[in-house]
Amino acid sequence: MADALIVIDMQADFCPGGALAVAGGDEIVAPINALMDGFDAVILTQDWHPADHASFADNHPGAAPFSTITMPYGPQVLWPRHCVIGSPGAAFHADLALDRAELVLRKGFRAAIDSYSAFFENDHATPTGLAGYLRDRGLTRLSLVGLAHDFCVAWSAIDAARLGFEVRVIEAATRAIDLEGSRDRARRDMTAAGVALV
Ligand code: VGL
Ligand code: ZN
Repeated sequence: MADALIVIDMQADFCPGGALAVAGGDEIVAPINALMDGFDAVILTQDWHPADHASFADNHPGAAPFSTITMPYGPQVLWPRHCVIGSPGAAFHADLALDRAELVLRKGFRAAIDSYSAFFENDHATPTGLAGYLRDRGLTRLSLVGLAHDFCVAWSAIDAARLGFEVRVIEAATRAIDLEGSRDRARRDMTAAGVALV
């Protein structure tokens, strides 16, 4: 049994000045860097969308950013265009320590479906492959940090707990978007799924 630190989407577009900035997102870079040494493995995820991605409001004429539509796989929030493949906004925050990262998992690269979770796309069925990677390496205890607490961190943590991993979210090293109470809802849902909030 070994411990992995999973750093979710610490990218320029989710930090102040970025296209989908999370308040205080840059404040958690140094704490995350400091955590890395305490883990057997460090894994980074990277939101990575093609220009025609279905989660971008501007790909739906007349739709407002932060509104919700129904996709074939369920409800989908429409976001400002962010983390476009290869763009500066998709890069990791310039101060994030990358040397310890043994895997960079990209997600959300299929135009027709979003992927908040690092484990499954938003249909809750298409795997990213991360579960197999972690199991093959014996990384059974997972600590999650990064952005955003109430979307990609929460969805990843809940999926990981359902898959049988021992999961905690280090809340001081996260920040939330907090769309219509999503932060409190995410905390309740994580707790109900057996995720420890520390
Ligand atoms: C995220 C919205 C859209 C996240 C990614 O990393 O939480 N949120 N894409
Ligand atoms: Zn995204």
